[in-house]
Amino acid sequence: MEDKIAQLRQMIADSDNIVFFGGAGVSTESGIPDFRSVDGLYNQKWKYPPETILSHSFFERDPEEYYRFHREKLVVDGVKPNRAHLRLAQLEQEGKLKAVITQNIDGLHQAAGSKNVLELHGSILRAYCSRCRRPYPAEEMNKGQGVPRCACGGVIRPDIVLYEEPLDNDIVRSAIAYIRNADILIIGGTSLNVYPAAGLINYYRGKKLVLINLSETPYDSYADLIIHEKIGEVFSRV
Ligand code: CNA
Repeated sequence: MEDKIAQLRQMIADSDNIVFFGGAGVSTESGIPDFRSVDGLYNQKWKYPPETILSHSFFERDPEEYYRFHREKLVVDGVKPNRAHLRLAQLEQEGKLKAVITQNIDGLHQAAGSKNVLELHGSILRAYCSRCRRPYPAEEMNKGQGVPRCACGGVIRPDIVLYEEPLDNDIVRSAIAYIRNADILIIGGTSLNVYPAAGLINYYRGKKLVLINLSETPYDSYADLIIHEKIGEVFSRV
């Protein structure tokens, strides 16, 4: 572990074109459960699996149940950025990190001070009407009761990408450009199981692919440096 941390520290010191690609594991140390860890949302008792509840067709069919899950599981009170979010923001400020590309919807990278954050799956801190697309503050959606409605009668929905929905083209294009041009690509806290997001890392052409994840991923064999440790712990030391 010591060797690997030292190696990563040196790589970061030598580069000014780092790109970070992350997922739910980046926020578990802030107290937000991920999907696939043993205590993640997939292993908790719920009427339907998260992938079903968080799908476009389910939202249309049963917004009531969607919002029960949303408020109980996606919205976690009082969360703060952890050492991974904070160090990444600092690396951006130092001119070393070009972009954070995240699958997370919790807004914690921005809360830590990161400016260039590409949210592949949107954010629960934004809401809009699914009928007329008028934007709404996220407060009622995240903290209220029942199904929030727009003045036009439409259902207010979170500005997140539900399963069955496409990613935003501009964000994907931008993410690909950053990954393709990156000197170092650090991937962290993601099972790399959710597509098309996970597939974006295939655009990396360099020879400094770093993978920081508690469990193994399908991409472990492609990494030049693998650290199976807590990501907050790792970033506090580099
Ligand atoms: P995932 O499939 O749940 O995988 C998370 C990965 O992180 C697992 O492989 C864990 O082993 C690993 N992990 C957990 N904690 C740590 C840690 N402290 N340090 C290092 N590794 C850790 O999540 P993905 O992001 O890969 O899946 C994509 C989904 C999950 C996206 O659509 C997200 O929107 C969605 N999600 C987001 C949040 C959030 O915004 N915080 C929370 C839960 C799910």
